[in-house]
Amino acid sequence: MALAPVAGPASTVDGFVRQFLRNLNYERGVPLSAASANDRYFAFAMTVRDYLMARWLEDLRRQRVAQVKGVCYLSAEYLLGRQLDNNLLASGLTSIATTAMAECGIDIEDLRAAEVEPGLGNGGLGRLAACFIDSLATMGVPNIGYGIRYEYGIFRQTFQDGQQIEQPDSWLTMGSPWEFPHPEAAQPVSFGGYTEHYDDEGTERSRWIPAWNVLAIPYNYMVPGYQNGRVNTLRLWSAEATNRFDLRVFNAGDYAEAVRSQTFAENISKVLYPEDSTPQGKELRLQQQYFFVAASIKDFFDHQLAPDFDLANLPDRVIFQLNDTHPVIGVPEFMRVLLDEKKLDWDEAWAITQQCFAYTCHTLLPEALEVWSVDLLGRLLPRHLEIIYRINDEFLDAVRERFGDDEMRLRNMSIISEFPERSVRMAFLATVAGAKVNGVAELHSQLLRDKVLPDFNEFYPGKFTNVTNGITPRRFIRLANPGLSDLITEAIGTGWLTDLERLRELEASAEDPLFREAFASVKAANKRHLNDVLLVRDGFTVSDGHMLDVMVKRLHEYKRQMLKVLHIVTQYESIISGRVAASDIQPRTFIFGAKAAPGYAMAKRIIHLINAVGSVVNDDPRVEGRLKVLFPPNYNVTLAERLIPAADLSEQISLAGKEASGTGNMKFALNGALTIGTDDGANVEIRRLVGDDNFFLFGMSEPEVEALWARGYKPADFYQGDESLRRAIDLIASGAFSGGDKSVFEPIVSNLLYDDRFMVLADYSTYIAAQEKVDAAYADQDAWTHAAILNVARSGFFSSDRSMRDYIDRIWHAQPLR
Ligand code: 26W
Repeated sequence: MALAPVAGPASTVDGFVRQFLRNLNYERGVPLSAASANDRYFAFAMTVRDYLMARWLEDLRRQRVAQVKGVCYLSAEYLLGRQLDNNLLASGLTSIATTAMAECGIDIEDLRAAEVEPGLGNGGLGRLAACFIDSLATMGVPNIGYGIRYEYGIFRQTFQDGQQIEQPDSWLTMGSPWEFPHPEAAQPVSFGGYTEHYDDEGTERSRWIPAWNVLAIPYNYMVPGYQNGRVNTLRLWSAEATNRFDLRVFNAGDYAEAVRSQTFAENISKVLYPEDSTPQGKELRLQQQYFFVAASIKDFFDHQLAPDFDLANLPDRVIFQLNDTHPVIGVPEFMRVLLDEKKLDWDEAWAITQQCFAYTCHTLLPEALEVWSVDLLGRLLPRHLEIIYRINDEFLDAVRERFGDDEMRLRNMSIISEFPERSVRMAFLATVAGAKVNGVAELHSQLLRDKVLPDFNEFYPGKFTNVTNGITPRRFIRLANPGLSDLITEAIGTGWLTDLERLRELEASAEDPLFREAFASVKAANKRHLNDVLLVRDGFTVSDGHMLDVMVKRLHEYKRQMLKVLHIVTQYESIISGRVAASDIQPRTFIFGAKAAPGYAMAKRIIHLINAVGSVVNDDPRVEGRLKVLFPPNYNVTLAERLIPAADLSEQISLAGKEASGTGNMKFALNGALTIGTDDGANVEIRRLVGDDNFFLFGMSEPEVEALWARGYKPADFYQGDESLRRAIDLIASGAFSGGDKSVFEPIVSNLLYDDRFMVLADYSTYIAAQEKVDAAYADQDAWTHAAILNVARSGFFSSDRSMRDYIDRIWHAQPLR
């Protein structure tokens, strides 16, 4: 039900112009004639924001009055992307605003370009959180997203001689028109110190005497629903010292000391940890995690609950969703509040806690599961460690009760692990405390049950469930691909943006040659648009007639960017060796986008190799321009929105059993790219829905991977046994891509031949065979387009709205606020 723009200052062109000029003059203090690009952007953003503000305040009031169950989403990361267009779309003001700006002689494109993308996340997990809160607002489900307002987001990536260089992401330098600080709602957060136990009229109670504390300042960001008049809140916390400045010390002349506590405190929300799979176990990271969950839980009690609320009813009032293990310290914090502050007894508090938390796991890599040493926890959060010990004792008693004194099982299930260092296994704590535990794709959830947490699955029947990831079609179809959106609306009418399964109605259009033609021209137009963007951004050109083969995701060995490199080198070697005429090669442009965690040496070396291969292949006349490798730096949400609609082929080639789900795979399918992929993560569900004929499957399945591993995997055997593989690896080893210096990429070559933990060599031959199928299929453009349309038509399932419906049905039992 599209919301007719209610009478608001900005809901007419004239009204919008008036409001815009008012914001320029009174908020920015400049006349139009003297306004900077940033002034114009801010004034424009404020005008859109003011329009949504009325709804935001109304929604907040309604949620407070309704006292219905709400979802508190706890996430250390939110990869929001640019806000301007999304807020414009949600408000339905796009055309009014565009006309209004034209009347002021302003090109809305320039306003867009002035926005700095808030990069408050690393990759999949952070972007998923952003898609989820968009869907909850669009579905009208009461929700607050809680997180951290990092002063510096994910680093900016540049390349120097093909190598990744990280630069700080000072996204707040110019300020942000989308945030609303609320220092009046600041929450004190404590650290360190010790605990005391005392008798409280016959009841043994504990209290925490912290050593120091900081202030958590909330910044609210609006999360508007799609043209439904609803606006939810994203509340991000920023750290400040309680006493920002010690005048006494200052007057004593020790200026640095006077502000030390301020700088110390600010460090907590200073920067996002750029790792997305291997926790470094740094104390500051734990401080960050406790900082935002403690502030969020306090904020919930203070602002979401009536003072006389009966805490026994908390489970009907709130569910805290834990976005991976990063916010799990929130469980003992919640217990501490219920026990030490609300004076509940243990059993009451624990019963409530177990119904108010749920845990989503986003990984399968054992090294990505966070553990915190009891030393660090005991020093930083002594009361919480006490509570974790008690939770574990009672849990192990119950396990012993059920399975008897089975030492091995008790040791395997204990939240406390003794080796290598006595530590708390956060995934185990989350599983014991959570009402539900879910994986993010069917295969992932199955592996969680069978391989990662089997003992817990046996001990807690019914606790483990699955909710396959999804993406918001508002940003990744409507905003990123307006050409396709208009084509879809032409074919099936409106409404599909909030009911994506309706895309199924497009199946009939796939049989219509005119529709196929129109679809193909939209793709071609998106490619030209990408070319324009990359030319300005990086000086790259996208050649006409080239298939765009795109691999964009974080750089990680399990995602196997190296397999893609071997394909490119195989093609190149076949040309320069004369075995294949360049003219017989299907022209392709290989586009990479990938950041590597700064401490991940092998990942950074692979980035270097990709750029090195690119510069050799792109400049080799023997290739006759049939192959091109482009690696635009600083892959982020904004670049994804340009790349994905232009892609023909989506590379989802992780080793089966390693990628929990993937969400890029869904975005490509919904934008009419065909997938070449393994049966891993959500690829399995994409292939099932789009059909085998419209998906290029290759590689071992997860059980086959396990079997090869069990048999003992010797990558060198595959090297010996496959001539074209040998030629490709030998070419890299020869120094052909490093000016003859063999040492540069030797570590990559020897890793592949003697380690190859993610079996790149084992899946090489079926991958190359599948790529040959891709070339053959692409030769028939009309058939390719037919398959691409069916991918769009059959991928409606991958809407994050559907994911939210599954969370509501299987985990949250919260309802949209009518
Ligand atoms: C440093 C610790 C750490 C460990 C894991 C930081 C971040 C993580 C994340 C869980 C990694 C991540 O982003 N996982 C991805 O989550 C997506 C959303 O569910 C999935 O689609 C991807 O498959 C998964 O890799």
